[in-house]
Amino acid sequence: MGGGLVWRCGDLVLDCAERTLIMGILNVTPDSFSDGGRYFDHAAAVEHAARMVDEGADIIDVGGESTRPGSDPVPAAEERDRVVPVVEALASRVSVPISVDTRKAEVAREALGAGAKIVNDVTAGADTEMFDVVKDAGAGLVLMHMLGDPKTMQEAPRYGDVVAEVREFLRERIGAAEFAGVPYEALCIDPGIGFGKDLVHNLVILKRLETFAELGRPVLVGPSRKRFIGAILDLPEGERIEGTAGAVAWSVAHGANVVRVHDVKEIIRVVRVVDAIVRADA
Ligand code: HH2
Repeated sequence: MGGGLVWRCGDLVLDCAERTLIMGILNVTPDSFSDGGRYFDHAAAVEHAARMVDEGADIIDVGGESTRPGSDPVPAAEERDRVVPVVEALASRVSVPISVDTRKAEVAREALGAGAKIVNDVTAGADTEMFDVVKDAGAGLVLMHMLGDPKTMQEAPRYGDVVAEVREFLRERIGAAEFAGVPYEALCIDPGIGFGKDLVHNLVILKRLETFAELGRPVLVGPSRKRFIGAILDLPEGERIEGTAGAVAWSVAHGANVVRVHDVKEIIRVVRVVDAIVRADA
């Protein structure tokens, strides 16, 4: 599956064909939907990231702005003060690449300067300087689809054909990033589960996940503990791990190359089993 697929992130070449990569979530925020406030303290954040690496995370994704539905934007200076010291501390502590989950070019630039190798941009380069920042640093870039912005995106998301529209958006953003000088091999794409999508939109995207792999770039999915799982199971964030495992198993069997999760220890066990099945050859 995905033979030879690589993701270039600075001096690193991540092999997306051999096995699914696990991106561990580190939210250095007071208000993230499932773990807000837990790792707001920098020392606690660094410890948690080190634990996820011990558990097998391939990438640590550091975020300083919650993008949960209804959330307000965080000023750049505040986001930078949350994220940059943690990236800096982690860069010398852990051996895996660090990504910075930000939509601000200014925050991305400083995080890359502090040792991050990837920018995870939930707006796929809406900040006009983002592509230049990524290009200049030679970093990797996640291009994610979102309809609208976090404040209002869940009010009444509408699509004609959600899969076709998200795919077309990602195809266009791959072209825009390349046009701005970001190499094709530095790009990773993400349909953006929960970002301006209702329950059915999320389910149909997952059902037809293989469509996104046709764009030729590694596919990242982030279903971890999200609202669509709560809607199906009628369970709060803290009880969505098995539902997350179900969504992750499906995704890995249908072309996901990177999964962004909170519960690294548990989810990696799911992923390794599905990886073995997907790659079995009689
Ligand atoms: N989901 C969240 C944040 N960043 N990035 C990508 N590429 N894909 C995702 O699905 C994604 C993302 C939201 O989850 P979380 O970080 O747990 O919560 P919050 O935004 O409240 O901090």
